[in-house]
Amino acid sequence: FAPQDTQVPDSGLVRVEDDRTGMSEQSLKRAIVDNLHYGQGKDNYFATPYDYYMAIARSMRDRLIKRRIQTARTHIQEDSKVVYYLSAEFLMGRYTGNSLINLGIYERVRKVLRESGLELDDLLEKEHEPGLGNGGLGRLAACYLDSLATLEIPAVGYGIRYEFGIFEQEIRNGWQAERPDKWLSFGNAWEVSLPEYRTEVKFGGHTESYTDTKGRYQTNWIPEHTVFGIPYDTPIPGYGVNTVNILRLWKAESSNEFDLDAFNAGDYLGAVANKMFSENISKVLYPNDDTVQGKELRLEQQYFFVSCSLQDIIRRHIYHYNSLDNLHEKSAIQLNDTHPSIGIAELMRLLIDVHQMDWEQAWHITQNCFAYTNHTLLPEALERWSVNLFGRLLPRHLEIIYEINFRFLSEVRKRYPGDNERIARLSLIEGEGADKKVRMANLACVGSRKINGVAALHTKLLQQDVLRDFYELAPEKFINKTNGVTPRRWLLLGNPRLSNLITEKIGEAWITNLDELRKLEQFADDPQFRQTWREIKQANKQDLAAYIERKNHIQVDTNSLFDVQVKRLHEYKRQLLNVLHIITLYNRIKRNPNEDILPRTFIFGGKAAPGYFIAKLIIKLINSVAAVVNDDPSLEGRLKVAFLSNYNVSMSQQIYAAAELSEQISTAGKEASGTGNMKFALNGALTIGTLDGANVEIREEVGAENFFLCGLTTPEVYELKAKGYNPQEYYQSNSELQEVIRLIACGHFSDGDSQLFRPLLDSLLYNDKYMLFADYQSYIDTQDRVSQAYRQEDNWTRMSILNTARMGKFSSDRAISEYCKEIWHVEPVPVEFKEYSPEDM
Ligand code: B1N
Repeated sequence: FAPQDTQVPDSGLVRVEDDRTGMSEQSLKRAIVDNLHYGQGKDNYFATPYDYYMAIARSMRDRLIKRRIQTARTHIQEDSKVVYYLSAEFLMGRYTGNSLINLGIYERVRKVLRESGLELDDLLEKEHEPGLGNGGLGRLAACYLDSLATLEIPAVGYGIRYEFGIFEQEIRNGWQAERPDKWLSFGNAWEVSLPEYRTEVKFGGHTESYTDTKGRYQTNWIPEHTVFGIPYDTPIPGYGVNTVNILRLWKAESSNEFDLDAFNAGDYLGAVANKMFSENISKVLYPNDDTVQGKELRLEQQYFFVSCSLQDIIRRHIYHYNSLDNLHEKSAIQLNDTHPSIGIAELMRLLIDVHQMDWEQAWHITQNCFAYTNHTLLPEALERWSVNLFGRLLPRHLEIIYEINFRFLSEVRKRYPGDNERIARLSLIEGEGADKKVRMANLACVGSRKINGVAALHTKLLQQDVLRDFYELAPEKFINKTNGVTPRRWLLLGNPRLSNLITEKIGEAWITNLDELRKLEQFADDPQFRQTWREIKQANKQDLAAYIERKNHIQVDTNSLFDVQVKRLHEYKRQLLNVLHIITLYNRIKRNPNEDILPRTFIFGGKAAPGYFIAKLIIKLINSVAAVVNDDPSLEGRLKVAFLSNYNVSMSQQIYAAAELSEQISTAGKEASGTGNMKFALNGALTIGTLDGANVEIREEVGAENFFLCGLTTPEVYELKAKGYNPQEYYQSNSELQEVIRLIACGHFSDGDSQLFRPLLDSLLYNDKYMLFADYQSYIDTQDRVSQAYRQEDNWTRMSILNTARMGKFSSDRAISEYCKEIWHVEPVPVEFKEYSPEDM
């Protein structure tokens, strides 16, 4: 920034703008220079690209903070009901690009920087993405925060400020290796800490009961440890509105730095033990997706952030209303899966033990505050805590849960006298004796006013299967809320070329009303439009190819079909089925070198839970197949396989924009919804998929003729399981499949080692919960149809346009509007933005 650039042209009338809120080019430029100088302590001689990134980020944060303060004031003035979204994970992705987009100044800031020879997009890549989530569940929470703010709904996201987010994945010799994600090591421009709102949380110890002077039965919890939660706020701007909500994440800190008695007694390590216990709590995100580990630290994390959040909600409520009697009228608390469901017992404890409310009133308020979203049917993901562990860590909560259970089961007994099996299934406590467990899903169901699944099929299966007894007991509590994704990040920010074309043709209303995309249908047969549509995909493919070459050292052919499967590695998602297809094509070429095979680039990305051996072995297999395929000159220009290491939100934005075929091939009934499937289709990729999760609804929306369906349906899967799935039946009668399996078995992809992939083959051949062989032929046939369809370029483009045009339903704005009307009963609260004026001071 040369001095002459900062001069305001002489307009005759100069308005003084606050450099921290102004939106003119001049203000923005001054703000960035100021933050570079005084925030980073650099001038343009010393500044690195990272310094510029920080200066841009801080300049945006300043603008959002002003709006945040006005938002908070408005919400208080209007006595607004507030949505509290409790989630152990928020997978936010990079903030800065999103904030530029939502403030509507992306292009302006880009221009300002260009004038000084700086490239905005390159600088934004310096932001270390906050990876405080595993996959779909955490990313859904992030999309929902974006929509809540855009819809002007008062809302707070509550979670944990993990010091280490999801691990960084490296591929070494084809295997996944994990490195810690030190996302905070160079500072975080986006958060503001509020130590004055620190909150105390208790753990362990025992309870004592007594009768107080008014004759009331009271319980006192004498804890073993106490810990402080320090809140860190990040502003969450809506798109094109002044509403700025917050994400409030809690960091655990020691409540007494050193135990002085122990210290003076010479016990130095004992003196710091409490500090270590405390700080461990928010140390690291558990890297499991769709499975849980019953680890004590995980329960500590859950209770820690839930207790901080509920105390925070209560503190603000009392400050405003001076009573808790109307808490449920002014707060809607959403449980993102069972991870925060201990909140039901904690709110009861706070109301009864701390705020002296009687049980009936407290229970009425609690039940009317909470609602619960279930995200999975997989038995390994249902949280059940051993009663022993639970009682040791949270003795008072165990008592409260027993009391809730006692009252609940008395009601159940009245309704179903003598039906002991049903009562046992509904009980919050499972089993007898030493290995009794607390069932968190049952607690969530009993304590919530509404229970929702995340796609139509998933909700139906919850009602018929996993939560059937609760459904029969209270059908009115159950409701479907099909997931959605934010068009701001997943189209406007991630695919600027396509966004510009769309806006050029139909205006920009689609950004906040995604149904507007339907207007693209009229261009689906327009040759010029199709041409432009193709050119954009081609340009995005080139960008991705350049990235792949730079990061993964693989050269891919941008004229080949980009066939993509990116998601967490899990057996039920069946990356292995995709691999079987690749090897099938490989064999066809080897059998007949002249076979006319559609050139494809198979792109994979995704992390495996570090302790999930089979998932890691699948990564090794993908990379082993890639090594053989990519090195074979006879396959050049025909097949390529690329496993992109360290798949995360930022990378996914680029991938969706460049993808042509979206792989959504989970065993029917296993994927609750999926949200990647929506992002692909929104960006014009066609789906090859099973009738699972939201695929069902995507296919309904885009039309069966624009979707490549394969595999068994859920009832067929259930039936097959009931009669006994026998992989041999499929294997013995399928010579192409046999050839594939034999090639893996003989060590063709493992330097002759016939044992390496044995565990995968044993599962496929003898006891495969996910029934890959049952879907193999259908999948291969459908892939052959895909190849034929891709060759009809014009029709493929038409299908691609129609996919984008018909994705309106899958906006998170639609999903959040439904939650607002049918679950939370909250209304938009518009916020007025007042520019800086001296009277404000
Ligand atoms: O939640 C997503 C869905 O779109 C996916 O289909 C579903 O698999 C995913 C324990 C989970 N369900 N359960 C989890 C994550 C972390 C953890 O520790 C379970 N993730 C999902 C959004 O609805």
